[in-house]
Amino acid sequence: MEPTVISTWKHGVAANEKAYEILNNGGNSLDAVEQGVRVSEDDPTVLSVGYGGLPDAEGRVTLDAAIMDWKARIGSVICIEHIKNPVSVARHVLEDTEHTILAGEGAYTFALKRGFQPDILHTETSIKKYNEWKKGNYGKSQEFHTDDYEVRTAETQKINEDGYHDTIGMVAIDKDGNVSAACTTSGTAWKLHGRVGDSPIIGAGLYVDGEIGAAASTGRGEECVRACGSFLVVEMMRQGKSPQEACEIAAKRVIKLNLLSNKNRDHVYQVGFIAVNVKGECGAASVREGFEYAIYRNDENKLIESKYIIDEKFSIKDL
Ligand code: SD4
Repeated sequence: MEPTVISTWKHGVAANEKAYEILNNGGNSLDAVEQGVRVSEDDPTVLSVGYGGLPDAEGRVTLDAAIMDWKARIGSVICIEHIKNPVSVARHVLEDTEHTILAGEGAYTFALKRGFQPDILHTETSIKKYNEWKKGNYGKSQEFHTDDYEVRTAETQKINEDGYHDTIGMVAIDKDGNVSAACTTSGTAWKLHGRVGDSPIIGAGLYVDGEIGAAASTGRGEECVRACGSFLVVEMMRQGKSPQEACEIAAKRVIKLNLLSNKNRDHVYQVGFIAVNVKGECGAASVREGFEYAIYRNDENKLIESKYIIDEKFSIKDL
């Protein structure tokens, strides 16, 4: 099998380099996705993952991460603080415990026991941005409650470039045809303290079935959770859809459930999916324009604009 790795957003290019190096040296997809997304966790210029991730409304950096392999082995940490590489804590949950998810203080204590060092995750930039936000919006944390239904394509660039939401999700297939996925994020900037998105939720932020394929998501987690997005992508592939078709179905489902739920109806959210099946076929789709993903295969690492659902011709009737 030709090893392949796909990850979300442009920081996925650097993450792919690391993951592909592992795959190319005969390593397995689980090691590849863990080591790959750590590149973004370590990079202070990525403002929504790991070190340098933007804080919540209380100024606290709380991180979510999860990892899953082809044998349905799962590890997840939710709302962990002071630890730079939550995906590796999640890997320890997967390897060393009978549990699947650890949260908050318990996840942190577990990490220390496994030899992780506490770190200060704030950077000069993240503190500056937090102070700017606080000055303008004191006491108003990010809750996403509006009722002004409107499809605003002109806002597209802003949605994707504000740096406030760009989880890294990664899926990979190794030379043995084994698939894995990982996801790691600091979540939405200025979120309510304790808020959790899709990234550490198995089935939402990522999902893997060793007989079918792997999927991961990015974007506004509230919307993806509602759709069990990554599970849906994998189940669609099980029903014979290509990874591309499966990602498009999941993006449409996200839009439909957003409308139905009557919550977060500002419609300026983004959600994107990436997927690979066990044949090594790949796909990606997003709710709206602007989602990019990086794909590394056949010794070439490329950044690609995803297909998207809400364009000028989009009609709610098509959902
Ligand atoms: C989350 N999907 O916590 C993550 C991060 C993100 O918009 O991309 N937020 O919802």
